[in-house]
Amino acid sequence: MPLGILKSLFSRLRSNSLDWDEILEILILADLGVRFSEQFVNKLKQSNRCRDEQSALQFLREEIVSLFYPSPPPLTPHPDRPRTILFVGVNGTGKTTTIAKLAHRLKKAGHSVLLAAADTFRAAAIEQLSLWAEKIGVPVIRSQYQSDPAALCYDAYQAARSRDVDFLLCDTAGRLHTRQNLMREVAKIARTLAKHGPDLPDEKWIVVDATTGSNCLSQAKEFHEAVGLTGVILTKMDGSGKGGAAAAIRHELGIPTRFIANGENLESLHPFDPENYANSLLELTPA
Ligand SMILES: Nc1nc2c(ncn2[C@@H]2O[C@H](COP(=O)(O)OP(=O)(O)O)[C@@H](O)[C@H]2O)c(=O)[nH]1
Ligand SMILES: [Mg+2]
Repeated sequence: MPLGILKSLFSRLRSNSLDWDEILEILILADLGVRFSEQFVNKLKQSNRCRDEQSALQFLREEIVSLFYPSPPPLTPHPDRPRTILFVGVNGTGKTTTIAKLAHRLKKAGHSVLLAAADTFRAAAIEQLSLWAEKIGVPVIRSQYQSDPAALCYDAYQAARSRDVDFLLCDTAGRLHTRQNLMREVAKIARTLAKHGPDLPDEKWIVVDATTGSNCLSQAKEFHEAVGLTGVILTKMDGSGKGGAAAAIRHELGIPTRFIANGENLESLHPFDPENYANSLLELTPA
């Protein structure tokens, strides 16, 4: 649902025909989440920002942008050991592709990277990551199809440490026989990495597909319970979704969005920028 429709709704602000329920519905349909949407509508009702369309839209823009501050610190190498990022998320959201894009980005910035192919549930997933690794020119730790992904990540960390690499990026499966098994498995991978040190893995990022709307929030809740997420990557922003769910996830779970992806090629991963995000969500041109 394009939020651009809000403009025409807000344009009725001067008349007395404003339908608050309609506004609420549009915000929810834009995947901003029920809680954020209700809170915003209540604030708008009580504010003097509902005088006219421009001021109401700006108010919404400010509320969305301010959600994302303070921003997390930029991604830098750890001073003493490999910075380790565990990627989780359901099947098909773009985990493997995102890892390739991030590895490419980090390598271009002069960092060394090691990949761990811990989606051992599908033979094709190991192959897919290995092909990307070859293309980018970074090493990958892999093992047999259906081997233990936690053990693989444990070994990959040891390898990363002995090779003194800056970043270890761990891919994981997005589908197992049951969802409960999947949650148990990602939790076990995180616990196993923590045997190398209590702060490991440094980051646990969920990859969500912007075209799947409010499912992103429910997926984030489920994985957050399992591993305690520290970041979100919003993919497929080149598709029909505008990614309102990033705001809902931040509002309800406090998790920041770290990167957005808008294509299938290696260059299509960009650091998340709250201002650009809000402008594109609201179809506003930059101030
Ligand atoms: N259009 C578009 N496609 C993407 C994006 N990110 C990933 N994909 C595609 O989505 C599909 C699933 O990606 P994959 O990385 O295998 O997902 P995974 O199952 O989470 O590892 C692949 O065809 C990717 O090329 C994106 O930002 N935009
Ligand atoms: Mg994958």
